[in-house]
Amino acid sequence: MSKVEALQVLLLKKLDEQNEIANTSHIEFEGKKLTVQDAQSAILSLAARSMVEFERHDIEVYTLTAEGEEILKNGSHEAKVFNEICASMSGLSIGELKDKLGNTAGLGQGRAFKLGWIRKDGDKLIKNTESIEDGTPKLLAEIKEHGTHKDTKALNDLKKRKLVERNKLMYFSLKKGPHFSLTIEKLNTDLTADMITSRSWENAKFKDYNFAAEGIPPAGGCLHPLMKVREEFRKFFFELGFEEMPTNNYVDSGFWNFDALFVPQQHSARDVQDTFFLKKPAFTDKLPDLDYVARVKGTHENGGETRGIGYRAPWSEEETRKLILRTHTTAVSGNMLYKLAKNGFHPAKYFSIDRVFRNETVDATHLAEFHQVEGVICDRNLTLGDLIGFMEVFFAKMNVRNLRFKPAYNPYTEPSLEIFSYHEKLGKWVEVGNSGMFRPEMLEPMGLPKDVRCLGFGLSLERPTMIKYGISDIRQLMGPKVNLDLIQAGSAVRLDRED
Ligand code: FB9
Repeated sequence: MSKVEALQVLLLKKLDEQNEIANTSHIEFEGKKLTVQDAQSAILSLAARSMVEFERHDIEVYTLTAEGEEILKNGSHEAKVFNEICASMSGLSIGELKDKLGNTAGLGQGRAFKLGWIRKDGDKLIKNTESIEDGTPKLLAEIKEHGTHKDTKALNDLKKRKLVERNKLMYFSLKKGPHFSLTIEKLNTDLTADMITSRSWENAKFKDYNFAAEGIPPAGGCLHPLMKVREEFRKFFFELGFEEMPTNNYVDSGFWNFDALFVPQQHSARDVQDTFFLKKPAFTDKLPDLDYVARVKGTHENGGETRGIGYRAPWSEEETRKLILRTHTTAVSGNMLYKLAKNGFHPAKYFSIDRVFRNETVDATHLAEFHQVEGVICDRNLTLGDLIGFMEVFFAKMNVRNLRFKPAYNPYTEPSLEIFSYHEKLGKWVEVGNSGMFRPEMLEPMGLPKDVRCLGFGLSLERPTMIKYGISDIRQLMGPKVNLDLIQAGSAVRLDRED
């Protein structure tokens, strides 16, 4: 007989004897007080067969602390102080009391004073009354017996003196159910072939189906919220006719991440403060065909073939060969535009969503890496108006409307715009992205026709995900502090629905 069955038999016997059980926590089982868990598992299945009916009770009970138990047994600290002083006839100094009673002296003399049991006489403590009524142990005895006390003030005072502590108690009261019996019939849970062939099913008892039973949640993987939002963005881009760029290379060269994008070699973004440089290998030997690299060099140094004047600074090939963790997926966009030029230009729309790395101080809104969402549209004679118009279309997909555009600066786009939207729920303007028209100094050296214009825009995956999931600290989304249950429980998001 299992432990549960043994307990069920005990409960049924008690019910049979006393017709009801008022409080299961008073029952002794296997030599100790019946725990809530044991009681619950035994009672629920008896109730499922309506052999018993039960009620669950949640109450607060006060139990004595170790110090409370000690005082219950040997009297209060203040009583000990009083008795010590009485025993001394001529009173005791605080020091003498301490020697006799240790820290009880300190704990007790304060209250003994307050209760008027003792008083000072010079440097001596002497009794101030003939006899005392040590109420604390009495109080504690009643609390021990009843788990509480009607004098809530006294109760709180004892709690403050850490003589009792409050804890929640749950117990059940039981009474006989319609199918009450002392024997627990084994209920069949399956209709087996034998029962059919032997027709024993005709008078077999079957356990009721519990259609409300929670199935065992299928253990399985789940998409990280960032990946769910990434799927939403991919859907938007495909709906808008974009092609996804291959971004499976976190390591890239200074050439594609910076120089091809006309980012000057002296730009602070290229310092170790902002960029992770690889130690081994530190340099790439794979640069695109050298006449293109030469055109980039020329454009940086003096504007090359473009109408620009360049950066009037020497351009180092060693700098361009440095290997780094890409700081933006615009590096991949540059590479795709170069291929578009080499393989014969045609209007194109590309997007990428992947990790980029920036050597930034980690805080609630910044990690050393985030997912960049980027879109590029290339066609002849595209204008800033096309960019602004398209931003309205793109952000409308995720219910982000009434955009505001603020002039900004990127080394690879001119003009550049920061995009803002008023977020009703947050009650503030939120910067939802960055964008611009790629500079001729970037496009022409690639060999793109002079009338080809490319607009680009970018945002992060983390920000919309944090807004959608109501996450305030980005470290809850990525990194060691992520709470996996939150990930597991994460609902599917619809970026195109109101929050
Ligand atoms: O994601 C950002 N904001 C954002 C986006 C969506 C959103 O939720 C929607 C309501 C549902 C809420 C907020 N930002 C870009 C704006 C800011 O958060 C900014 O402070 C932080 N930015 C990151 C970079 O931080 C250093 C976000 C990241 C970013 C910035 C710029 C680009 C990409 C990502 C870009 C670009 C670009 C520009 C021109 C051409 C090509 C690419």
